[in-house]
Amino acid sequence: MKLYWSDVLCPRKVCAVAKYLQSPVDYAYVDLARGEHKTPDYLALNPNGKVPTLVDGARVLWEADAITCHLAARSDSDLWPQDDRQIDALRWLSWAGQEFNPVASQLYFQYVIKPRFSIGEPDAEAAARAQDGFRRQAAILESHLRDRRWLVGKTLTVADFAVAITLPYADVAHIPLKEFPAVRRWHQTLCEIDAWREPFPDIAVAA
Ligand SMILES: N[C@@H](CCC(=O)N[C@@H](CS)C(=O)NCC(=O)O)C(=O)O
Repeated sequence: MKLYWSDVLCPRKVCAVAKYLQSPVDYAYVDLARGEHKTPDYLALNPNGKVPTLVDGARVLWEADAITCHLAARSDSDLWPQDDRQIDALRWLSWAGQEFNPVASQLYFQYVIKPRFSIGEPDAEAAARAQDGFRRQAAILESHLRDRRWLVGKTLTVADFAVAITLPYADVAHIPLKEFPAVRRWHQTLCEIDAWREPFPDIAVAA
């Protein structure tokens, strides 16, 4: 398998899952600053012109959550549960994609991506709106996690990785994580996992 990645948000969870599962992937670094995700060769794999993309034999997969589920299923791992928990995992994947990450990643965009790619100053009004949105959504997460270690059942799933993608950047992205003790505790537990703390391969060794 070949995984096209970059050291940004969406590929982060895929790299974390691949490392966690020790999936047999060759890593191909995509340099976004040089527009490598918009070249004809890359667009032929992923017409969205975004990272990540996984090539597994004849199968080409884009969308980070599909890739994490594929890697887990390929390893027969409970990260993507095959029983009744699967619907709950899907619920949290959808919630992350539609509700939580749009507001959290707006803050990541304002405070991490803009300075990194020199695309302007953070927009304080947009950031304040995103912080309000984050607080509304994080309250739902807080209440769910108050008496739970993981989002689904009693074990780690792809849903934990998907919901948490912005949280490693909480301080630099001005994400008000500190106001949500159960979410913070859950994320600290995730941070005990090497693959979550250090998900990215060495750029120098990636082809
Ligand atoms: N829905 C896609 C989103 C992928 C995505 O937005 N990737 C970003 C990095 S986090 C990207 O490649 N941005 C480059 C661009 O839009 O030009 C997924 O989950 O894989």
